[in-house]
Amino acid sequence: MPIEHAVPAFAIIGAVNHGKSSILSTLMEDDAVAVSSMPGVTVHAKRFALRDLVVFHDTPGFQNARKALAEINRAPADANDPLAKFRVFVEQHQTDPQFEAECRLLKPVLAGAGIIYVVDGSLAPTPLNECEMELARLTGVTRLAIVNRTGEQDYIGQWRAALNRSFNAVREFNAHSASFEDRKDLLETLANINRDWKPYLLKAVTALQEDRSARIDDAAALAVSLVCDCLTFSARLSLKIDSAEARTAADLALQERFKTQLAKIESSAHNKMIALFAHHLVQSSSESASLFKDGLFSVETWRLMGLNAKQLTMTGAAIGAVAGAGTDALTLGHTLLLGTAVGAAIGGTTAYLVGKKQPSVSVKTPRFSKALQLLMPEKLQLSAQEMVVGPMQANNFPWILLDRALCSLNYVAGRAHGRRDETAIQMDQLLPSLQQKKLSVEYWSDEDRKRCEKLFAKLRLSKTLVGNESQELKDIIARHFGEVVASADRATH
Ligand SMILES: Nc1nc2c(ncn2[C@@H]2O[C@H](COP(=O)(O)OP(=O)(O)O)[C@@H](O)[C@H]2O)c(=O)[nH]1
Ligand SMILES: [Mg+2]
Repeated sequence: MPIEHAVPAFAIIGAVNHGKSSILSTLMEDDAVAVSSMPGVTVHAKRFALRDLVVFHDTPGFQNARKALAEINRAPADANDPLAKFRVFVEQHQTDPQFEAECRLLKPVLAGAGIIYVVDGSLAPTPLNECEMELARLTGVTRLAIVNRTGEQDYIGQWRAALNRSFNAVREFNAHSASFEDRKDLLETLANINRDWKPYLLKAVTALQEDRSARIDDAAALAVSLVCDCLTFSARLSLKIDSAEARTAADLALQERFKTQLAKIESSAHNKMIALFAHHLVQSSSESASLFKDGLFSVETWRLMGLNAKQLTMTGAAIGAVAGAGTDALTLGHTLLLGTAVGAAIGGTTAYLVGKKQPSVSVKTPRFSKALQLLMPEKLQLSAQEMVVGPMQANNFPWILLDRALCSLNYVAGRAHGRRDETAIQMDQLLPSLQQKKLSVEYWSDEDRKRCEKLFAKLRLSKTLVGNESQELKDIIARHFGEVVASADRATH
């Protein structure tokens, strides 16, 4: 029997360009593993550890498998140690340029590692692949085969027949679409083919699960901060206004600044969430998008996201008494809407506050009353112009923020780290699948919605939540985030 590591280790081997590095990248949630369509990018074996529970060595693959097999078959056999032939081979060919890759990939195996043999299921098995499989079989170490399909063609049946003869287990695992559950399954498969390594690998599965839960919790905390920051944010400007045109220009500039800064707060929160899931090639769309095209303040966003019109009307009624600046309009809206067809009745200011349209934000100059200003010397009158926009009163605003956070979360939780395309998350496009799975905010229970509304109203009124209030909001959000992540984790793409 080979001497095996106390901690399980595996060499990832296979033909060049069959997706070895991509598989490892997805398995380890590390999108920085060198992956390339140019053969031979992984030149040296690289070591990746999952805590101190399992180690993977990414290797360059095979270079000259047929000749290596012939050499190894020629080496003297040791009935008690199948690796003896391989040891002789590596000793003889350490500096031989024609077997450089074979010596590299065998090094961890001779030190006790098992083998994960990766094949591209969109290519038919070749005689050269037969040599690779035979080499793996001859080592006698724990060995798993992974079929990864990089293209449309499907030769999985042929591969399975060949692989079943030489490996302890064969699994399909797609480097570009494997979900969290697929990753766990793979570790469980490894656990089941080597009894000595089982405790480590099962602990690794538990560690993955714990890590997942911690991330959901952290993401919920980010969402609470996002909502708190956005619902209390206002933009201010003090300047000397000496004409009506200047006033109009300043108004517009301040409104624009208000929205831009809210979008920045949102994109910063989303980027933190993306980082939480260790994606370095993904960014929040609000960072790159035009504010009004597909960002936080697009017409579509306000039409499609957040609560539906009926829920918003109920919300307006429920919180009318405590909604601060919006109180009059909200209460009025509620009264008008009682017993009326909701969609038809929504209009004007009420629609903006209660309904699914984006309100125009108005600029106020709250520092001094008009009467007081007239009593002041002219110089002071001019300097007294402080303009304020916000906070955003629309009832749907926090719900839109939450729906968009759910979209980003769903994307990052479901994206395999083996992918190498850079992307900006398009939240509007992700919403339909979330709605289809009944995971968007519209489907939250009445109880959750009412509890959130109370907390949002409190936040708007007193500009802050105390400890147990923000904990309550976090718990509700974390529960829904957990459902979204669980659905992404189960998904087979
Ligand atoms: N479409 C698709 N492409 C893949 C997949 N796995 C790997 N690739 C691509 O295949 C190429 C080789 O992948 P790489 O992991 O570097 O292969 P290695 O040489 O065996 O390590 C890269 O361009 C990858 O992006 C997959 O599951 N789907
Ligand atoms: Mg590679």
